[in-house]
Amino acid sequence: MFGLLKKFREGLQKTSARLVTEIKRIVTGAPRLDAATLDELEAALIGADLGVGTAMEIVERVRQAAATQREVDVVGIARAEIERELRLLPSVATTAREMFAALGREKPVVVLMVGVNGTGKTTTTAKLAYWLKQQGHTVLLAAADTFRAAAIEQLQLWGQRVGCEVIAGQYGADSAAVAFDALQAARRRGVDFLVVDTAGRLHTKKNLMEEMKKIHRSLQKVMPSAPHETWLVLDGTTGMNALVQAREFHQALGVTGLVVTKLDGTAKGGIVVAIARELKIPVRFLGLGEQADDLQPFDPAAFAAGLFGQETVSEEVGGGFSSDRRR
Ligand SMILES: Nc1nc2c(ncn2[C@@H]2O[C@H](COP(=O)(O)OP(=O)(O)O)[C@@H](O)[C@H]2O)c(=O)[nH]1
Ligand SMILES: [Mg+2]
Repeated sequence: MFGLLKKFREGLQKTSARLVTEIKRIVTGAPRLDAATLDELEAALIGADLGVGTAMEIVERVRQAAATQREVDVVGIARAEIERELRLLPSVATTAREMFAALGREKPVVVLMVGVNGTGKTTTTAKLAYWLKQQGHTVLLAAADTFRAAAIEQLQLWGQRVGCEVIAGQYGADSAAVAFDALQAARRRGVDFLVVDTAGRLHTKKNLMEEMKKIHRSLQKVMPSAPHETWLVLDGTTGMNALVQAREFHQALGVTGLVVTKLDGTAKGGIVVAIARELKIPVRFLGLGEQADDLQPFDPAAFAAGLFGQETVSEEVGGGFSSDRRR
């Protein structure tokens, strides 16, 4: 758990630095926590892209605490509320074992990565392979983004880096055929997982969705239950735009999981909470950096701690800004 907490704390540093500084400033200036102060607090929380609903909920809890306590642990309340909300959502951390058990004994588990251009599909595909390998599984990758020559090379390079074979076709080849071949190869070899990287940009958005559906059908020809997971990769730095993309993809393809990337590059990491609340699709993994081991399974407690720069998950009773001691 400690390693995970450290990863989350480091990956969410930009968000926590701003959030904690803001909260400190707001609370320190106003020990009474009057209405104007609470408004300011709400604005700061919304500023981190936590979403209006969550921000209002936190402020309400702070208001209630302020009515009975002399010193209110604002950070502690915010963190606990975020963790509580995330736990209520279908966003439980996924271990490879769980994913595997849920899907029975038939190999491989097929994960299809979808999303618009530049969100992090290719790197996430490779990082997932790395993670699965760390968990003791065998993995094969499919380079089904045949729309750009660079995309195939990029995945092949990553494949070398994480020690995972990549099945690829020619640039411009039929992506559904590449997926088909890759799944046949995966079955022949008896690997545990096949992760399929796809294109994020085609001539039109309609083309893109059609292409994804075609890949679906082509996988099903080899294995009727595939793909077992369709994960939408969202760029965490694009804020509410990510939500719009998610609705479109979900409607067209039936997304079974989300990956939110580039959280290390934004002070608005609260977007994960807004996305999870709004879409009610499980958040599977978070992208917290550019290295192979920077893709981490989503964990509500570690995430809530990381948002506020903390590295423990133990509840601490106490007032004021005492939670700072934990750092
Ligand atoms: N800092 C950071 N960069 C990331 C993360 N995930 C992806 N990237 C970068 O985002 C860029 C686009 O990623 P790529 O996988 O090619 O996106 P794709 O077009 O969806 O396949 C690359 O430069 C990646 O290194 C992340 O979690 N953190
Ligand atoms: Mg790509």
